[in-house]
Amino acid sequence: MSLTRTTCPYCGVGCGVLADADGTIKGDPEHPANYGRLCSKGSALGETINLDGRLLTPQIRGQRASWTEALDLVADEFSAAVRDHGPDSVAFYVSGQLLTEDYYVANKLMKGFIGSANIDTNSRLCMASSVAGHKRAFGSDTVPGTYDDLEEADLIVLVGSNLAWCHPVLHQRIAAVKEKRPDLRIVNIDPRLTATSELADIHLKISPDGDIALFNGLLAYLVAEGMVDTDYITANVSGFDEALAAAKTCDPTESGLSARDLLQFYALWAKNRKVVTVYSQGVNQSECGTDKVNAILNCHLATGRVGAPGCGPFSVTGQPNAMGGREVGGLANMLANHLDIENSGHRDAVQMFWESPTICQQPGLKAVDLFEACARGKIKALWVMSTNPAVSMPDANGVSDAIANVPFVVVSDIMARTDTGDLADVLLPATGWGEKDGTVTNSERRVSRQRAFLPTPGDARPDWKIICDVAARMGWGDAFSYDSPSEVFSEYIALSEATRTFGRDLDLSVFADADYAALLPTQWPQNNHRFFADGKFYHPDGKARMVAIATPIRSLGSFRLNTGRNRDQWHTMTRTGKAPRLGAHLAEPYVEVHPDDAAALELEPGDLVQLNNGANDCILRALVTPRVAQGHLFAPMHWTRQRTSRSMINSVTPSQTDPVSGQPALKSGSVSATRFKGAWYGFAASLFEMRPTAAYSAVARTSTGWQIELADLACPDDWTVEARRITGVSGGEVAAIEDPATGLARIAMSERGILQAVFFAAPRPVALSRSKAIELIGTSAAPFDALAGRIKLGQPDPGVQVCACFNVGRNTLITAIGHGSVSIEDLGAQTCAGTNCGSCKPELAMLLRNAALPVAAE
Ligand SMILES: Nc1nc2c(c(=O)[nH]1)N[C@H]1C(S)=C(S)[C@@H](COP(=O)(O)OP(=O)(O)OC[C@H]3O[C@@H](n4cnc5c(=O)[nH]c(N)nc54)[C@H](O)[C@@H]3O)O[C@H]1N2
Ligand SMILES: Nc1nc2c(c(=O)[nH]1)N[C@H]1C(S)=C(S)[C@@H](COP(=O)(O)OP(=O)(O)OC[C@H]3O[C@@H](n4cnc5c(=O)[nH]c(N)nc54)[C@H](O)[C@@H]3O)O[C@H]1N2
Ligand code: SF4
Ligand SMILES: [Mo]
Repeated sequence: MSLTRTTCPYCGVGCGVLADADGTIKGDPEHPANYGRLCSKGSALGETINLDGRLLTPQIRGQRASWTEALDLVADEFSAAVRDHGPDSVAFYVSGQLLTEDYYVANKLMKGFIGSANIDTNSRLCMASSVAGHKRAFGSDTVPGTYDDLEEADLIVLVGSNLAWCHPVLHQRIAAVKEKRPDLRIVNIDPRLTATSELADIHLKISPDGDIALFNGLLAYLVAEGMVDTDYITANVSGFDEALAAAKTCDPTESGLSARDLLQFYALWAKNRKVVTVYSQGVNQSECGTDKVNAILNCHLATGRVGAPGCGPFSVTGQPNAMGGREVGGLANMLANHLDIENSGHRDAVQMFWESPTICQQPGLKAVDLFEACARGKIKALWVMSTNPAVSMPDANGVSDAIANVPFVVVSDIMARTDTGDLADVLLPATGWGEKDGTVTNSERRVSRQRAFLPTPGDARPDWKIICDVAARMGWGDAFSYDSPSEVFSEYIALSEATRTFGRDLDLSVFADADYAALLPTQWPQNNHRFFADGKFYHPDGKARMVAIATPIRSLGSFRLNTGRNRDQWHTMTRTGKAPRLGAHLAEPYVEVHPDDAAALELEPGDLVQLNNGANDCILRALVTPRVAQGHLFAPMHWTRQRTSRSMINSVTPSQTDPVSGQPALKSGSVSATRFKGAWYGFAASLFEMRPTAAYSAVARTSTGWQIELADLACPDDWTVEARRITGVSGGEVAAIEDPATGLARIAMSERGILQAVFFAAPRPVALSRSKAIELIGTSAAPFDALAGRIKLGQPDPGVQVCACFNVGRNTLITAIGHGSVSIEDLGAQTCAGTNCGSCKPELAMLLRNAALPVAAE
């Protein structure tokens, strides 16, 4: 079988994948990001490429339409808005999941032809603070780090990064080095204990936003200990005195760490020249995100620990093409190819190259401001591509209202139903991963090809093509007349060539003669190039800048709400939500609550908690765990209105932003919490797709159909009617066990001897083995036996899934540990867990240490 060489569409590690239309997915042994490895999400890609739920034709206001009708309408509405209200009355909101070619033409259309910079991207929620911090320090948005540096380092500091779940293959690479070289030191700085803490020698349970106090303290310590590199500073760095003066005014214990912990970390940092500081959303998504970035960069600059093997700051990017988007200028405050909107020379050069009628004159609206402008009626036409802001923006309810307030909304997506798509006037079907061609740039500046290996489904078209078709209808056909993504790529490379005279870091000449079809994964400006090795930076004086950073003033509500990600889901779950094995890891929206807080809130096992920020609320399953600090809560971002009734965490996150980068502080909500007092709680499994209903409900895919968790404030009049409504089973026979005294109801529905659905309700959270109930759906199990739980007695319940590849449950693993497994290898030998992709290894380690697993409901 000949497999197609492509790149994973999820995280910024950018792993090479070998894929086939039959669903075969393998890690590419030759790709330098992963050398054959894949994590659980990558391994399950084959389960997500089916056409279930796909958007396959254009739609205008819910009705199927032809491409001609849809494109004409989009072009007419955008042209009319520009004509009547000016270029700034329209906006694009795009995504780090677009390919470079898509991104390039979207940016070209908005900035060079429409003439506005109102194109912002979900990278604003993701990398904007890193971009701003890099520009302040280096004079350019240059990521100097490479993955090899992580393997060469003697100390790896992970700040605000849950690498084990969010960049699993990088995490595995580090784990492999640690195994070979146990003296490699790893420090994890995170307010909560995560799967990443498992590999770390030291976990520093920092206060939220305590990072500035920590790194300012480190700078002062390095100076006091004589550990700064004064020659390097004199030759290559400005701003040292001011940065030190600011650092000295700051009390490091404001980080929430003890003097002992601080000293231990500082001494480790001072001692190891080869230190890589990896940072991610715990740093970026904050009201002081850019300052946090610079507080980290200051320490690397003061010690000259940048631009040399095995050391440097390393902002790992989240999305597969976050870097590509930055390169083509996809943010509202950037031009193209790392050039600046504010610089008239840059603007003229780009306009001349594009031969465009105009060029934006000033930065456009950043994401939060953009949706605020929508709410105020300033935006007349909005086009959202490859992102789901009705879920992923802070204050997502407000953002949804804002989108609904825009007179004309276009959404390009691969799925027919998303929370944002539901608000669109026009839906445009894009080809998805495996169906389209293009390039992406990973965290270490490596450009890799995504290649099609599937036929184009329905009428779908690649994003670059859709954008060019609209541009042509707006009157700019000549400038957008590409026949293929490779032509777009060539133009992008040529633009970088044409603007080389400005001496920016983005030099793409290595691709000038590249064979696009056969392009090998290649770093810019070339493989193994070391930025800043010569001490030269991109500020006009050639020096790097240290920035004076003041400690932030923190205001805390009753609970500090931190948010983030789960191992096996990707953002708003439009793709990973299709794979049963990924859903089984954590099937419900949950919130981590400290045991003392849980006691004060009178939470019992399985209870639901209602969070309220004063304006909106959401309901989540309480997961009581000491991994979060008292007074803190943590909830994942993944659940939407498609899968839950009221469990979207961004309903209660604030839209405060970092003043420099405009990045929202998605890690620092302030909410009150109360126990949700349901009149009944339920669980159902069905052959059929179920939709959210009741005050609390969470739907997930299962291996036999669908499951739903439920709770509501009032009991229905008739449980059987309710069970049929929820499970979607209208015919066949019903077996019911109801006990009015206790309020328990168990109902099974079957047709021609096949069990269609089971439904369980009780006045308290339902304790039953979900996995067993799910297994029975679609089988010939007798309904009453199913309800009594008599089937397969004597066969142990595997428990909640830990290993997604081999579907190994927690109870199976605990049993194996009871039978003498003392290591991850033993567990693998006994149960297969962890022997394929390895993403569950941190959890296996946790189990071996007898720590509680993140289980919402079992
Ligand atoms: N499984 C999975 N992987 C993904 C994604 C996904 O959706 N699912 N998305 C991808 C994307 S786009 C991104 S951006 C990355 C994100 O990757 P990460 O940034 O690693 O993930 P998060 O879970 O958002 O947040 C990381 C950690 O920051 C901590 N944190 C919160 N506040 C603070 C603070 O004040 N200081 C410090 N030091 N830490 C803090 C949180 O407790 C959390 O554990 O993941 C990428 N990879
Ligand atoms: N509370 C909280 N909120 C957060 C975060 C957090 O940590 N906490 N993190 C933020 C971050 S870092 C990020 S990056 C965002 C991510 O948030 P989003 O970008 O909104 O999330 P996705 O689910 O990845 O949305 C991608 C959409 O594009 C569609 N799609 C997939 N492939 C294609 C394609 O080829 N073409 C087109 N046109 N569409 C496609 C998918 O179906 C999906 O609807 O969330 C942010 N929101
Ligand atoms: S680590 Fe996993 S999600 Fe990220 S690129 Fe690799 S296989 Fe894909
Ligand atoms: Mo992200």
